[in-house]
Amino acid sequence: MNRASSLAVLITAALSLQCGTKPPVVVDAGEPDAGAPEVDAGEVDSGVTTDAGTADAGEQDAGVVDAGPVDLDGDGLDDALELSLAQAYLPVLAVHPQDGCPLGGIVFRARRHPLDPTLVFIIYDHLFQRDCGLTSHPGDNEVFAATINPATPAPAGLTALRAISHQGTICQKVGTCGTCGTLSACEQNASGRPIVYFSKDKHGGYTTLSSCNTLTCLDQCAVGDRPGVPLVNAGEPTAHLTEDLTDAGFITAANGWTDASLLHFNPWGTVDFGGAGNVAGDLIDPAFDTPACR
Ligand SMILES: [Ca+2]
Ligand SMILES: [Ca+2]
Ligand SMILES: [Ca+2]
Repeated sequence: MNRASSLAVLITAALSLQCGTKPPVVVDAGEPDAGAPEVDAGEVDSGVTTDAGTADAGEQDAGVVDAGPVDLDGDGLDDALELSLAQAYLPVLAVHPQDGCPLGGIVFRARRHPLDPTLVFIIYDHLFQRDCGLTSHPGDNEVFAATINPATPAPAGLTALRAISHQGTICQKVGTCGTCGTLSACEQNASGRPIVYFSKDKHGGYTTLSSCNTLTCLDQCAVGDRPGVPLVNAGEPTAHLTEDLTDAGFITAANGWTDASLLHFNPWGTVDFGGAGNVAGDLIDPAFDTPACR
């Protein structure tokens, strides 16, 4: 039984005693256990304490802090759970150590996997301030996606990963790795975290080092890591959690962003990200649908 339920029982008991009756027997059906975050098909099951009081201080009184799940994007998953899964299972972002324009962060969309509601499907859109390779341009959107099995702790619970470099061009390469079917295992760092490589200056995404370093499209990848990038939950196409990545604390001067044309960018808008592609399109792009590996 979680804290909210315990409080509910106490409050129910207190109210009953006040009225001079015996407290009713409270049967706790379908309560989540306190273990690793679980996703359950029937209900929002966070396994993670959500403090709605921080979102609205007015709702937080002295006695009740935990207001239960908050699902403002209406996908049946607690929004705080979406963020904690996206953070916990985030692959290593292997930006090239000599990349000339590495500044970036991620806007993501997380929801139940369409093929298996006990899994979570996350589209990560890695947004850079610049693409500084050949045909450089302000803004850069490079997408990868993951299937997560929340019943298995990170990083092993990241069960499938896809990246597509130079999507829609002659240089396009689709890389998918994972634990099911004929997929190759994802490349990992020493801690077992799967790796997504971003090519030097262009930021084309790859799941293997060898598929990047072929010389044919001039991409160069190397082992690297870019920890601590901002991570913002976009919400769903029908219920946005943010429409301004500056107000969301991502594309800000404090984070090093200097290109004024990218400030206050709306990830759900029709405007492209600088000279790059459309982020709203990325967040619904079926090309990134990863298989339902467990
Ligand atoms: Ca949600
Ligand atoms: Ca969502
Ligand atoms: Ca690029």
